[in-house]
Amino acid sequence: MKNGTDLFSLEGKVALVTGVCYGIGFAVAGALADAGAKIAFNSRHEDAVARAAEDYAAAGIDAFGVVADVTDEVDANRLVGAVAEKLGEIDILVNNAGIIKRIPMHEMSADEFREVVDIDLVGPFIMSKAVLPSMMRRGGGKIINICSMMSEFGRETVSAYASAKGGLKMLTRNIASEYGEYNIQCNGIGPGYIATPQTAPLRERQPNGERHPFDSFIVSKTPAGRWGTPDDLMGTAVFLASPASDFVNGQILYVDGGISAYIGKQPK
Ligand code: NAP
Ligand code: GCO
Repeated sequence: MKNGTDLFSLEGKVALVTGVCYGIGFAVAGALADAGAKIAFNSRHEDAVARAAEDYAAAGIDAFGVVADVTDEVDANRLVGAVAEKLGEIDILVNNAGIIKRIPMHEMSADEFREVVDIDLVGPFIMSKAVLPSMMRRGGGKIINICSMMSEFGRETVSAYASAKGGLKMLTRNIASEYGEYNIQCNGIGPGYIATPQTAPLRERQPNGERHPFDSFIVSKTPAGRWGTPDDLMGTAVFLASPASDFVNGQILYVDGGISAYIGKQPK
């Protein structure tokens, strides 16, 4: 029988969290480090990697940063090789790097649409492909895809993002289906509305000091009555990275304060 207290331990594991420089990824990486994992991260920009390395050090985490673009297969393989050489082969991949463009669809160019899909969907394909052979060879691994409310719902201006994150949900299910027999678990975290730089424009105070209408809308749509914080995702990340989830595969765990369960408040 497994030991309940060890179920969430990541001692001796190597985790690569892509992106990671600002919000969700940093909290997720911190949680995996607290549980015992060695952490690697990447971003496209040298200054962002340097800044993140300082942030990790300030948080007491010894993290290995690499400049690499997740949409480039050569870069992805170089990144995975560099992590293997420095920390050991990757046991846990978190596909966190992502962008959003909020543009009405009839005004969005095909190139803008492609850029979002390239980073948010093709990137996780490329990164997962880069780690799968070693996970298969070593008899297991964990892939966690950072999905979204937009893996389930649509709304104005986010056609590319919703298409990519809906696709990421299906990529998650497919990796689970195709590689489950190698003891590889691929699951998603579907964050609700989380207060990060990515969502800052949706929370900006109005010139008259009132809340942004989207801010009030989200708080009213969330049974918890608040935006999430990156820290709200930490426990789920450790669960999906650890032996506690060894028979959980192809699932998206929505960490959304209840949004996706809620029909909304009836008007007074
Ligand atoms: P963020 O602060 O904007 O960080 C995204 C990271 O991705 C940055 O470090 C960025 O670094 C990196 N990145 C972008 N393109 C890349 C590429 N091609 N190659 C390598 N790195 C790249 O985002 P966040 O708000 O923390 O969100 C993180 C993830 O959670 C995203 O997938 C996002 O879609 C998802 N999410 C966010 C929310 C929310 O409410 N904030 C909710 C649901 C899901 P560089 O620009 O330096 O490369
Ligand atoms: C938006 C938001 C969302 C969130 C998140 C929800 O404009 O609607 O940015 O897409 O970032 O992904 O889970």
